[in-house]
Amino acid sequence: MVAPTTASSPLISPEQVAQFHRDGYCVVDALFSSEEIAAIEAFFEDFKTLGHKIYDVGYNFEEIDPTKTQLRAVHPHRHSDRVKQWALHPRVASVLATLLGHDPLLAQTMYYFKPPGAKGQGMHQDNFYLLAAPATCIAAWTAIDAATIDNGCLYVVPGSNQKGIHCPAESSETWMSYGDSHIKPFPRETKPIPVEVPRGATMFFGGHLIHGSGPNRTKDRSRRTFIGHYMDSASDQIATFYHPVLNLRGEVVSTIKAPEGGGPCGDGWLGATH
Ligand SMILES: O=C(O)CCC(=O)C(=O)O
Repeated sequence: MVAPTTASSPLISPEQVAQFHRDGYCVVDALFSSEEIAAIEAFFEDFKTLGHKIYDVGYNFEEIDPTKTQLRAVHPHRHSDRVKQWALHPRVASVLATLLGHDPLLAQTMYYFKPPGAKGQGMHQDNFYLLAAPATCIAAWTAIDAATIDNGCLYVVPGSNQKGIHCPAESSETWMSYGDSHIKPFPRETKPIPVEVPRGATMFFGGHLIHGSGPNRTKDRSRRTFIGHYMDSASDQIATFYHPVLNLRGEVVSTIKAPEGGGPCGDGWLGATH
């Protein structure tokens, strides 16, 4: 955890910044050292076998059927300073500050185990849930295993970041083989593409980007990922589930409010989590 910076980061190229703003995402290699990636991997492997509850989900690891439910830790940074430090890693923070134009605030961490046979994640937009405002949220998604089409990499709709939030409508429509899309009906004009990410690289994506992931169809390869979700320090609101948010020094930011009148899709969705 270090002093914030909003100077343009040397860790990301102008082309990557342009891609983020145009398409909604970009992939940056080697922000974490290989030793740090190995340490994250080891931390969560221990955490899994020590019989802990999956943080903030309430089940033991072995009680979750990954073909039906996401096998993931939610908010592990609230329980471990090491996880908090990885989520506030200075090199990740420096890229986030460049993409946002302001310092990031940490709102959520997750670790996806996604073993062979695990289901994918339905197509969604993160800010439908986070309700960060006035600026949208951003994710830093770091591959602990190389993420490929076979083991369930992310699919994204490039350019969807430039449009609004899709509000759910009554429909039984689902999209391809990704399980239930959270976005119903799924906009037919959109075309999701896979984004394969090598071990140790970090994919950044904005809160309006439509994304989801495929199932893990391999027999022997997990698709483990360490994820941080952040808000822009120029924003002053995020949904209650993501409170308290932390600044880059790991301190609670007490000025952030919860939304009062519901998000763009109305009060009925307040409190929904992805
Ligand atoms: O990693 C995945 O499969 C989904 C992650 C995701 O949707 C997210 O972090 O917003």
